[in-house]
Amino acid sequence: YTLPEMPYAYDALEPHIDAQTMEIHHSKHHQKYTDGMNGALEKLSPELQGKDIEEILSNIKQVPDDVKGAINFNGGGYDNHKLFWNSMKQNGGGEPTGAISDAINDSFGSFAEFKELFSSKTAPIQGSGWGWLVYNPNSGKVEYKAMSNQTSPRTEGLVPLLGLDVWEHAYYLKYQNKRPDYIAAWWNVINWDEVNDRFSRSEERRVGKECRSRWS
Ligand code: MN3
Repeated sequence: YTLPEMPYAYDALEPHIDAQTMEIHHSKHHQKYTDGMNGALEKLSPELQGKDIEEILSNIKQVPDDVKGAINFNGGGYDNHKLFWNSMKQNGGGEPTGAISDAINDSFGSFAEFKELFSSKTAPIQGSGWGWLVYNPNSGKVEYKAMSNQTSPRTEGLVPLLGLDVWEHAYYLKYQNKRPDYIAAWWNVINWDEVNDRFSRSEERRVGKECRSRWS
């Protein structure tokens, strides 16, 4: 694996997320998770190595104990940040449309209620972690999930749709201790089309599985 390229310039999310934070976050932090994951993958059996990282995280129980922690942390860090960059864009924000909008209304009542719940649960995450909007393939619904450190929602059978990194490295240069201000600003850069695509793909996979099991 190599460090995924940024889909936009480091200063594209200004003034909400500053260019220096974006550059260090991507070129140093994301690079470190990528290197750490490659190192951990070398210790896996060729059979597991051949699977993509999303699949390995979804089946973390099959990873041998001596590498599990490193895959969980660095593999999660690699995947989480890749999702993070792609779920933001210049002049993003606003309200979601399409299937994800209906799913959010169904689970949370309205977009305003979802936004309030996501912000109020993500701000107090202790230490380092992420707030996530996830798709639960068992219920067929979207849910909120707080995860600590770099542990991926995939390790709990959930599909990550939209995540917010609240490690201090994600906001401290501009916002210092004011994490709620960073969270409030982040809503202005969300790429809802990307989140909607991710949701639609997850749901198609679930429906596809159900059809196959019904006819087999
Ligand atoms: Mn980070």
